[in-house]
Formats: sequence, structure tokens, C-alpha cells
Amino acid sequence: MKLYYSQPSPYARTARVLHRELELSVQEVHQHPFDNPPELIAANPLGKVPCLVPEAGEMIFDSLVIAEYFNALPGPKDMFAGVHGNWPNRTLLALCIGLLDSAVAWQQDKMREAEQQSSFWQQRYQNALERGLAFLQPRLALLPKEFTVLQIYGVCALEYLDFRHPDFGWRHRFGPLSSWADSLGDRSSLMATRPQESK
Ligand SMILES: N[C@@H](CCC(=O)N[C@@H](CS)C(=O)NCC(=O)O)C(=O)O
Repeated sequence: MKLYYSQPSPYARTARVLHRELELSVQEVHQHPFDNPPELIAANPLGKVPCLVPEAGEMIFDSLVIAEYFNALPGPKDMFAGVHGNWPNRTLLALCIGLLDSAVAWQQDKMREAEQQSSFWQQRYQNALERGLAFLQPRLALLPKEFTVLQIYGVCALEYLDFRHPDFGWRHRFGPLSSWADSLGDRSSLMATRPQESK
């Protein structure tokens, strides 16, 4: 199966980490959504990455649906262990996805011409991120002990903040969260997918 992704995309990164963890055979195809590649548009009418084209059947998007699909394939482990059926952890997963949403929306606003940027929205995204991190940090002990989708979305969100919003400086204010991210960061699936600028 083929996975359309772009290197800096944190949503695409979650799918790239997951298939590595599950040792699935996936061909990664780099597509920058802003180039409107016809293959990507044909696969995902929203023109977004990640998008999965399985061997047979319909395309699969978005990242959480791809995660559920990968996890449903025969594989060595359950990447939703302690998340499905556990409402506090399922809510923390939604929180981590929401952190990604705010961080990406903030980045998109920063990419506009200076006069088109909105200080109202940029502040709002930062406030949501600040409160979200403050909510997550004291709940780290609740997370499943295994490496699950929750850890994947969490680390992808935090490292995306390092990548796109270094001036936000979250690591100075959230020491335990920063140590938590670092304790997972040398996993090969995370190291192989760390965001960098597209060439
Ligand atoms: N909810 C989607 C979000 C995907 C998304 O927004 N991807 C961005 C890249 S980070 C994208 O492709 N943006 C292109 C666009 O908005 O046109 C998911 O979880 O997969």
C-alpha cells in the first residue's frame, strides 16, 4: 500500500511512525499538498496528507482513520491498548490531536503575508496550546505504559512545536512534559520521521 505524506506534516508523521511500529509494508510517497499533485487530489478530495492507498479498496484518510486501519491489520501489537475503551485516555488523544490542530493552524497563519496575519488568531492558538500542555502534563501518569497512538500523537505534537514554533519555548515552562518527550525520542520510528523542511 502507498502512503502519501509530506515530510514536515505532523499528521503524516503519526502514520509513518505507526506503520514502522507495526512493521507493515508501506511505500511512502512524498507529495507536497500545496503543489496540488493530481495523485493526491485523486486520492483525497481534501488535498491533504496523510492519505493511504491500500492494495485494494477505497482510499483512507485522515491520520486517525489510517491509524485505526493500520491497527486493524494483523500485526505484532495493539497500538490503541489502554486508549480504546478508556475515556480519559481517549480524551487525551483528542487533546493531542487538538494540539496539532492549533500548532498547524498557527503555522499556516504565520505563512501569510504580514498584513494578512491575524494577531487575534495567533494568540488564540497559543492560548489553546498553553492550556492544553498544562492539562496534559499532570496526566502523563495516566497514559498507557505501552507505546501507543497516544504517545505518538503527543510526541508528534510536541516536536512539531520545537520545529515550527521554537520561540514558543514550551520546554522551559513544561519540564516534566519535555523530559517525557525526550524519554521516547530515541525510538527508531520517531528518529526516522523527525520533521525537517521539504527540499
Ligand atoms: N485532520 C487531518 C489533517 C491533515 C492536514 O491538515 N494535513 C496538512 C499537512 S500538516 C495538509 O495536508 N494541508 C494541506 C491543506 O490544508 O490544503 C489528519 O489528521 O490527517
